[in-house]
Amino acid sequence: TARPSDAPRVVDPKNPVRTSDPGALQMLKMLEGKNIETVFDRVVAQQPQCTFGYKGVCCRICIAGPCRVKKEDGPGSRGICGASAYTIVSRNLVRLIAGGAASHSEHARHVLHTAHALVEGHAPDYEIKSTAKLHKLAQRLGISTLDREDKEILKDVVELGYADFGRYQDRPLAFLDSFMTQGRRNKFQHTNVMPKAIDGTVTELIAQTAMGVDNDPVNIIFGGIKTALADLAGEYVGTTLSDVLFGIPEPIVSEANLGVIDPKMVNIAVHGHNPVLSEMVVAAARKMKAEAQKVGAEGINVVGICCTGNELLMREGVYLATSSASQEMAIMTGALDAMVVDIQCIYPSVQTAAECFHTKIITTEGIMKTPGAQHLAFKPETAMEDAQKLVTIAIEAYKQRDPNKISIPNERHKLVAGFSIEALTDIFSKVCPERPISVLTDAILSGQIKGVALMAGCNNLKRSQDESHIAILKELVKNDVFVIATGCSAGAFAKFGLMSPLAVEAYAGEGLKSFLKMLENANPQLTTGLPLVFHVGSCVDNSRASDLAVAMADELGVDIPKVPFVASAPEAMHEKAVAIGTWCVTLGLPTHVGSLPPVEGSDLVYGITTQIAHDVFGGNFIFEVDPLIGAQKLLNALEYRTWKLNIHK
Ligand code: CUV
Ligand code: SF4
Repeated sequence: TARPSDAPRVVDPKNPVRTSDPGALQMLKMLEGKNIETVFDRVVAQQPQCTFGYKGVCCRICIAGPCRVKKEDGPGSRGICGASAYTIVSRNLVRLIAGGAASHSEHARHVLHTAHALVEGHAPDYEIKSTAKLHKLAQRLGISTLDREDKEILKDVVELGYADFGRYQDRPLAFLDSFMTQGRRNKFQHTNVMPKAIDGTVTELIAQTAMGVDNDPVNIIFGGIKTALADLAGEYVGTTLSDVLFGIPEPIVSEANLGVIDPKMVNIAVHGHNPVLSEMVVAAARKMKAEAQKVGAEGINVVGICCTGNELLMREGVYLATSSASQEMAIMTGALDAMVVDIQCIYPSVQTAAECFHTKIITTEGIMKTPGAQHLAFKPETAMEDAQKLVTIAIEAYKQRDPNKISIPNERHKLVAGFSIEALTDIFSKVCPERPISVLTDAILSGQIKGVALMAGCNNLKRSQDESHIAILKELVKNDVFVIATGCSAGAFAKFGLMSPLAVEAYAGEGLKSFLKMLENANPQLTTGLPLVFHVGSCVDNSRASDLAVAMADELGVDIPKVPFVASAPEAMHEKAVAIGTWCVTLGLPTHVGSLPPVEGSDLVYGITTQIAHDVFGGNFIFEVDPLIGAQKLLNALEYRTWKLNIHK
């Protein structure tokens, strides 16, 4: 069968426009002739990319290398130590998962640390915002809530969280096990992929794939799967505790794309991932309006980029300025006074870009510094004080603005976000209070809607920015799929105006339209209306998608592999996306990826991820670079599952 790599994958230097985002396109026009470098120039400069690396057959795990698989057989078909293509490809692949799991869990550990500081009385600027979430979480984890103070309950939750991170337990991870179906629990036990510690599993995988250790590709990939499940556990810690500290998202109106940057305001972008920092920046900005007015601005406008943008959009309705591939463009508007960053997905080039303007880049985490940028170590213990310092830097920078350099695209779109699973369940419960999720599953069984799709993941300039996200979304909703979205996929829809109730009329199929209408009619209290696609949060909030799949499985009385639920990351880029995709497959979801991970160098590894995974876990990767074919494959998978459910009814 034809491999996805048969399709053109190298950026055509004659057609170097690698974005379809209307805001970014306007910005690129404005930058013409200005000699300012962006990611769109660098991706062209990288062509042609190395095919050994592309296919995953370059090994640099020890310094006898680099070794490349150059031939089909003989000594040139193996590394110096004798490692075959399947060993090299599988090791490289799972090390991506280790990087992803380490990243998500680093984020989660920070939230956990903040909750711990709160319990110990060292983080006076934070509070338990959602007692409801705390109680729900405690009950899930088997922690008593009877006649206990919230802080006592949270203390136990935090201890369990720390235990999950730390040493190997003689029990499965609490933050994974307690959220799964019984079927998945059994499956993970029987296949020996249930992780017993988040940190320990990541470390074990690095050790397993060191020079001269595991060279059985199946065993290596199972190590990767275990680590992907540790990643999911970290995401559960991150999402649930963020909800406890900052509130469960509820439907909220906002706007997105570069036009949200307001020339009359002090503009601060928060970029990265962690709400522990960005929530405080928002709170500080709300307090400091008068200071901004003293320097001649009308106020302070906090805007989000990437997943920290998604976190703030979901809970505070903060505008989303842009997503990953166009992050430099926010600076190039000339009206961004500061960009406060924490961790992950922050291009090192933002500082280079900022040097052409007055924008201050401020790093806040000990593990994320950038030469030339200012560093302000952010601590939960002194959060508000730190956040006020950050806002002050932006206000000072506002004075240095050069009016001649301001060029803001006039692109901005209204949207509705904030669909935590709690919020969705609440909406469904107005139709059926006893069994809210049956509203969704019944609509699928009756054929009104065709199933649920999670659209997730990054931008990857192997594809034109956002083009694949948009194409697949349009195809899915036209065919009546109920779509939830996270990360930069959600960002794409927001920026294009597709996350608005107005888009329903234009793009949804008749079944989806009538389903959404029925929900709206049952929810007159919902003044926001319902969008075409439901924003469920940042990348760690893919745990919310897992929650929905589990709830649907329980409602249908089956395990997840039978649920008409699929996932797609059309433009996956980060190691985190590889971890997420892998746990989606392990939960039993057909999972489309439109930008290929480096697996094509081994037929065996390719076959394990696309076929054998299905035999074992009921989910599999669908690698397909053509968005319309990818969408069709997702629709086929949904149709097959619904058909099977209906004949077994
Ligand atoms: Ni965490 S991981 S580019 S910001 S979704 Fe966006 Fe989302 Fe990928 Fe990064
Ligand atoms: Fe080469 Fe083996 Fe070292 Fe990899 S581990 S770089 S294949 S010698």
